[in-house]
Amino acid sequence: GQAGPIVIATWDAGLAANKGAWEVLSQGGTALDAVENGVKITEASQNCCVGLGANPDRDGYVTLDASIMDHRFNCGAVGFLERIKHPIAVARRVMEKTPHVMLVGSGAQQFAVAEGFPLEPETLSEDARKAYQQWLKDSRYAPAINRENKGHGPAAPARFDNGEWNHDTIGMLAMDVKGNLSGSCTTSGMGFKMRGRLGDSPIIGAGLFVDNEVGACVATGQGEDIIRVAGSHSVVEMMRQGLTPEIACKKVIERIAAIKKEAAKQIQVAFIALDRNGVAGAYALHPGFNYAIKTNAQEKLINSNSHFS
Ligand code: SD4
Repeated sequence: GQAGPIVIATWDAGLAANKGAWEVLSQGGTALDAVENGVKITEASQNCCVGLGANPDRDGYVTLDASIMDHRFNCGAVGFLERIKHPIAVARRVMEKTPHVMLVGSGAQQFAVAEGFPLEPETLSEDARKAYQQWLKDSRYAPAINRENKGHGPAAPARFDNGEWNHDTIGMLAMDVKGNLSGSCTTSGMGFKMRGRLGDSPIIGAGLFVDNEVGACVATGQGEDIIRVAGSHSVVEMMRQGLTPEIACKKVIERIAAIKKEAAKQIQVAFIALDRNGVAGAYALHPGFNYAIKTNAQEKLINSNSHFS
């Protein structure tokens, strides 16, 4: 087993986020507080891919999704939330202060405001404004790069010209000193998506799943293809059957590859998982996915193995 607490988070932004989680974990705090505090750092950063600084939908509005789950199957989520800086904190309030799991759209915003979250201005960040202007110019609402949905779906290129994958999400899993697991996920979804589009991130079982008896999983990448295999729940169920976190992630990635066939070349999907003993693992469809790990002994980025080479 793992000596002491552990936190893992998707992509390189996970390094900074893990520091936020570690402030909590190193003081003996709960995994739930850690995964909220951690991804809030990413939500607040204006030069990243998550939160109000992120790319807008194709109508020019930033719409945010988030979910959180603790070690007792308590969970909360928000979808299509606008003008709120910390969707993960609102997701946690949904979990703790309502009889529901998920609130969306204007109702989620109304709840957030009632809970004292400030309504932020609608303005795009400088980077997002530029990216949107560029997208409008090239795409004219008939995106050529969108292979998945014939022009009606997410319109952002899955892979940039420099070969890097487009990513707009942070997912985090933590185990605290008591050995309890929690997870969080927060995203602007997919840049230039259709207005109203929800991905996997706010859907418990797709973007995030935690079963304290077994382990936890969080997903990133093309949300549509994570939802159709109930991705994170499937990974946790594979771990229940005795597979290691990495092999469990790999099995579900292979399932997605088999379903998508040729189209699998155009999308990225990745899972990170943490089992109840504090063993971490990950697997991606394509190379280029990495995740950050922090324990008492180490703090680093790990390159994930992948289905394609
Ligand atoms: C979504 N899974 O909304 C998210 C996007 C993502 O890195 O993970 N981007 O589909």
